[in-house]
Amino acid sequence: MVFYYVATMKTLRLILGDQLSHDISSLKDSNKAEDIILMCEVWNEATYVKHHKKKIAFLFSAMRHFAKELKENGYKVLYTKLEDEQNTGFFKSEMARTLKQQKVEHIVVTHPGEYRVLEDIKGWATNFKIPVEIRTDDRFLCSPEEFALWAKGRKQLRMEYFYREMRKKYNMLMKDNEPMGGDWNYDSKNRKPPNDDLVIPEPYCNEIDEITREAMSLVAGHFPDHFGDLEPFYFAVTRQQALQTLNLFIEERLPNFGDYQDAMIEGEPWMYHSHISFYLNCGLLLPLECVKAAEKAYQHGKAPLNAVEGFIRQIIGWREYVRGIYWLEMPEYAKKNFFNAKHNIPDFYWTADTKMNCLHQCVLETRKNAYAHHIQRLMVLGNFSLIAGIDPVQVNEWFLSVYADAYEWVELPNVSGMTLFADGGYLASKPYAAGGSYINKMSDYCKNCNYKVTKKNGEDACPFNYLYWDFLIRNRDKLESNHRIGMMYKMYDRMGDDKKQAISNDSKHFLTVSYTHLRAHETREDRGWRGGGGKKNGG
Ligand code: FAD
Ligand code: DLZ
Ligand code: SF4
Repeated sequence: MVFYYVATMKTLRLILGDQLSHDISSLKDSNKAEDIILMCEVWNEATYVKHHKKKIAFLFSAMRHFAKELKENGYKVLYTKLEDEQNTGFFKSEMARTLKQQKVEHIVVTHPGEYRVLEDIKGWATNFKIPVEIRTDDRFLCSPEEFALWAKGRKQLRMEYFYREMRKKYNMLMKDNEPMGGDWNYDSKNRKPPNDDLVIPEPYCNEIDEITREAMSLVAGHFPDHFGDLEPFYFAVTRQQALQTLNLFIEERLPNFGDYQDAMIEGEPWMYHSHISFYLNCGLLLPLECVKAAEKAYQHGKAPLNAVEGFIRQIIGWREYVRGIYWLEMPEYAKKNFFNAKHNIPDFYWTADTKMNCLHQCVLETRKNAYAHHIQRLMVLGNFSLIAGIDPVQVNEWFLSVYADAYEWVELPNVSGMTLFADGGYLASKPYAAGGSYINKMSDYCKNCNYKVTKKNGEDACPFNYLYWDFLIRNRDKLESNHRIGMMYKMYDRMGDDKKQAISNDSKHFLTVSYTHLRAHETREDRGWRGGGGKKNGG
């Protein structure tokens, strides 16, 4: 049957928790007098991985503020709160409940951010016998179709080439068709180690209003066993507040963003980063407005090129690139395990109870803030997962639950592709494996550590040092031909037998005896999670 869209028909417009943008495609052509907007807090979304308490409170508060703004703008909004008696706990069953109560002829939704949700929604037209229109999410700067065209025929994808196309497409930092300053990428200028003289501005801190207070008490009551501290709560929860965060970043942090992008200092979780990923990923900020604000700061001489280019690259480059890969490669991408890594994730990823100070600090900050900056995620938490050989399913579940900016489209490629090299080098050209000296160079963590970063072997040697070599040796057949890492095997071959034996013994000891604080972690598969509709599974 051919379905003809009639502009006046009553439409149900579903807005998901990460679609809090007033210009979202699902709201375009709305008829405010007729249409119904549906938003719902559902148990399944909060628990399919056990999200950080702060993340749930943030999102529920932002959703409630957004619904309020929609109502003030004249929309008819149906909003299901988590505690509502009739709440059925899933998107699909909430949709079914709404359709029983409301006579609508058409469902409109913007393309969701996660594959499992898309698959669910794709079934609704048949389930509910009603046309379902899934619209492109035009907040992103590159559609999945455009990315697929770019990727077509390439054996390996490289962010750098994709990024150059995006720079040209959006005319960002370009002059006469050439990159501003002559180079496309100033990454080599963005690796200054931290020093004692750095003055790091205070981070944005929002006052808690009644809506946020309610969301926080709901989380405290319903999710006490989830990881993370609920308080103090300081996130922005409206677009106006998110814009303030962006402006503060542009004025106070951007000038140093480039130089100290990779630096880590104990007790300084925020550094010169922007802390806007929470807002970008749920729609309170839009990528183009963020990069334009940074470009303007450069044009007005308020921030140097290495900082502005670096920031713009993260957003129009990395962010769009990982999303492109996600939609191109799902669902197979979630199963990738190139190194066949099988270790359980250690308990200290949840408790912070480890003698390794770098990991201790990064987990503590994650627990407190639902945030860690990129190098903490990549070179401390991620690097350890890689060289200790932790199962990618468990690592992904951890990263997806603990960060307030984590949605699978962005988390999975960063973890499985960039960090664990679980895709065998499709996203990144080499694994980001490193010994302790990298962490020592870029941070002050080693000063307060129980281990000695300069020691390569023995009981008090930094575990990163021997695990790094052990990782290379365990995976020699898979990595030796990699031109960016192959030379390390020549170094290993030149080592004496005693040294090689020490690496092997220390690693074995660490990964068995010292690693006994492992627990058999229950994964979402173990809990019988299947996604899709069904009945409420708790509360
Ligand atoms: P800044 O350093 O200030 O960067 C500016 C913006 O650029 C960020 O807000 C973000 O939108 C974008 N960006 C930067 N790097 C990346 C990247 N690699 N991929 C996508 N966008 C990027 N980012 C998420 O948004 N959600 C995640 O779940 C997530 N998981 C990650 C897991 C691992 C193991 C790693 C290594 C990286 C992950 N990232 C993730 C990317 C990056 O670490 C965060 O985007 C960044 O730390 C957010 O902090 P910020 O806003 O202060 O970023
Ligand atoms: C992350 C999240 C959480 C915790 N809760 C909800 C919710 O109750 N309702 C909702 O619409 N969205 C929530 N989200 C965000 C969704 O998980 C996200 O919209 C989907 O994963 C699609 O990207
Ligand atoms: Fe981390 Fe090793 Fe430094 Fe300790 S010595 S902080 S374990 S890198």
